[in-house]
Amino acid sequence: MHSPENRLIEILKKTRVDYVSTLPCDRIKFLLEKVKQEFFHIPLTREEEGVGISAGISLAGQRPCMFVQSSGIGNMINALLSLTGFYELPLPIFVSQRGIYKEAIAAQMPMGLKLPGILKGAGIGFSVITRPDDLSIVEQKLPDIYLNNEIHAFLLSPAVFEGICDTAMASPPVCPVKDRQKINTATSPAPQLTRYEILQAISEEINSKVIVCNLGIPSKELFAVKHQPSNFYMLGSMGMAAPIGLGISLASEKAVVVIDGDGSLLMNPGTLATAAHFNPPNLTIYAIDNSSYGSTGEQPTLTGSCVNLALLAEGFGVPTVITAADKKQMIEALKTPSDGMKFVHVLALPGNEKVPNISLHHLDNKKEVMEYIQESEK
Ligand SMILES: Cc1ncc(C[n+]2csc(CCOP(=O)(O)OP(=O)(O)O)c2C)c(N)n1
Repeated sequence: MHSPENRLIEILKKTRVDYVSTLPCDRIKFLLEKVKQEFFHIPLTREEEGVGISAGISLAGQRPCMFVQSSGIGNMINALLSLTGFYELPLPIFVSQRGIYKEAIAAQMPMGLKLPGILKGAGIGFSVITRPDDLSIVEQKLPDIYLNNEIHAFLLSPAVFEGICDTAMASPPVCPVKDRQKINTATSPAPQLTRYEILQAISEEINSKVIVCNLGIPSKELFAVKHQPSNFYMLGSMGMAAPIGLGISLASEKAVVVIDGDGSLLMNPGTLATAAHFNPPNLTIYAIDNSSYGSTGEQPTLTGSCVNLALLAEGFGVPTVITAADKKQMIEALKTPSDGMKFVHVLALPGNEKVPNISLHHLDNKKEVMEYIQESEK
């Protein structure tokens, strides 16, 4: 029997799609692994750049398409309208629509549920794909998108890929950490600990500090390892951990530690420049770099192939940049005094700990954190 993943790949091939740009979602991780094997694959750092790359591919006379999460459409809208639409270029977008089916993450609801309205408002056509049989809609529509230079979103419900028929894809891909050594041998030692082990190692050191924690499994792991009223858990808005931390550090005197991830930093690296410009002494960006999108199935990020985050921070002008690969260095890095902000490049092994969901309502979390920051300011 054909899995829905294979069926969709077949349709793309039949329509002579050449280039596929992706930014992962957990619900389509098996599909993405296949896409990567079958097409010229462009792993994105931010959904918006995929719109530009796809425009370039179309200008060169080839056929692009994109795979993103519903949240990613929010990062794409301006470029879709003022580039793709304005120049009448074709772009099929396969969207893993979150918030509509067996959703465990409440932060996925606002964007996922409002997506059809947002697309309607933007004048972007879309088709709703709720069952494997609906993939015939893709088969019918896809050739017209290229023929008529349309933007069209296929909203894929997680229900489409619920039953995995293809046993070869039954376990998610594992990020090849050793690839990191190819590019960063001279500057980066080998990682030793997973994100969870790192959080355990620094749990004393982050005591009573304001912690802004990266979305997804990092926040769940921090909640399990050490919940305190000064922890702000991000549940959505990928790429916003460092900006949130910067905002708190500018508006208060509390020590702020942003526990960030490589994928999230790469989505919004410009914040390092803004942070370096203000250089707040109470800000530490603690970037746990596991060379992967850990929360969505360990898809490799570009820190495993070409990017060194420590050099990136230096290049943006961050005055104190520390690389930490072992437990002692990871703890020391938080203790090191500094006149300005610090960026700690924490080298980690991929892997997630099985931890429960955060049993704290996000508005209670906000209240606790606000009280903590403002109380201590008095
Ligand atoms: C705009 C947007 N695109 C994609 C996602 C899906 N997503 C959630 S967490 C995540 C991976 C984050 O990776 P990283 O910051 O490296 O942290 P890690 O989980 O590896 O510790 C992705 C891609 C999202 N939530 N928002």
